[in-house]
Amino acid sequence: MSADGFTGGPPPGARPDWTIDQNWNAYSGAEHEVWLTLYRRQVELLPGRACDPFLKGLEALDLHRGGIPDFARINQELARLTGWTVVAVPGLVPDEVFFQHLANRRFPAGRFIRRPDELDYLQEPDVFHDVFGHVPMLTDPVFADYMQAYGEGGLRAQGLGRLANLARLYWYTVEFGLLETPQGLRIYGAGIVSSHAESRFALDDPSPNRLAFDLARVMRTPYRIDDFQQVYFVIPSLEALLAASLQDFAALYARLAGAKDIPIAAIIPEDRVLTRGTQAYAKARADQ
Ligand code: HBI
Ligand code: FE
Repeated sequence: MSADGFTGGPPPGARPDWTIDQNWNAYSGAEHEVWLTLYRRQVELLPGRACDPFLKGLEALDLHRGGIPDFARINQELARLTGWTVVAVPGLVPDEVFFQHLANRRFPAGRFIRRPDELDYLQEPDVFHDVFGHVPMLTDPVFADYMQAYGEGGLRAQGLGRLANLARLYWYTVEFGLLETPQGLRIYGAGIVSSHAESRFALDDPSPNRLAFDLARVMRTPYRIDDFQQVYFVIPSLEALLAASLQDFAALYARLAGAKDIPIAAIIPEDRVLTRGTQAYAKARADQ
């Protein structure tokens, strides 16, 4: 069994690269209704919270129309803008497969959508998390380059046994990243922007730390998969994020070899602190 818990090949019905047909016509009215419920909730909340490239992407891909998007439709515009396409997969795919797709500007999106009784939280990324959360940012040329560089870096990291560090980079940028703008902090991370509660928490709540992004720092910081983050990392621009991803990771991994992990809620002297969080939320949850 490989590090990511997958054994063997793709599930029945999936192609060797783990992709499946979206089969958009097979979605039920109820499934489209779940998308619309989630979509309407987010789109009311996000102006003033999501970053401009995200909001522009939402418009460019015409995601505000109808229910679950037909990937074939949005891929025409997405490919024209940045060369990316969305491909349907059954759910999480092995890291190697994931990186291969990203390195080739293909974003693997879960085909399934969550049930009406699990609107607020689900363990595995569904089509709302993937397409509403991740895909609009892929219309931005700089972020599109970053995601491809991430995929290429992932393939290299696997060879160097540094996957855990690289997964942290993904988590604290692509999933839970914040962006500094003249109007204040804005969301670009898919895990935040697709979550009603975390779209508020990440920007407004005094509980989490908000620290300036630093690549080595992020790679030393564990993350939570089961609840709101206890720390968010803030980039000054998407260009800065792309520049960080284009540096020599082998030298970085060498530096990391001797460095210990940093406890998730800790602040270290080198940190540039935007919010010194109270961690009240995490403490309250721990006491339950
Ligand atoms: N597979 N479909 C899918 N979507 C993801 O976001 C994903 C994945 N496999 C692995 C993965 N993400 C993360 O572990 C990456 O950091 C490697
Ligand atoms: Fe995701």
